[in-house]
Amino acid sequence: MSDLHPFFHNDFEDDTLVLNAPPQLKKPSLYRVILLNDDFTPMDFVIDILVNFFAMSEEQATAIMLQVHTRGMGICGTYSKDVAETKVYIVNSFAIENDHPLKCVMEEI
Ligand code: TYC
Repeated sequence: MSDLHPFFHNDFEDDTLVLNAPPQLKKPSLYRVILLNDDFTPMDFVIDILVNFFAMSEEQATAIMLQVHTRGMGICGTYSKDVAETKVYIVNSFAIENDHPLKCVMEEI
């Protein structure tokens, strides 16, 4: 029989059952979702994105938007890879649909 068991394999030369090394499991990485500044996207549009896609209060959203506006970028949140990818995709799609140059990116932590 072939060696399909996760914990053991056969050594046919010695006719022994050998314990496999334990699988090296790694915690999945987290990703920051980041908004980038530009000179054209209206401030209210950015605030709406932060409220609707990142579940922020108006106050939080205004603070992050102003941070992006003054410092060039700001963190919207930290997520697993697929959630971060989805957030980036919906923000960039929504910006394109509304003809704004707003860009959202993600970085591994
Ligand atoms: N700088 C933009 C303006 O003056 C506002 C802005 C904020 C744009 C945040 C993008 O991610 C952004 N209208």
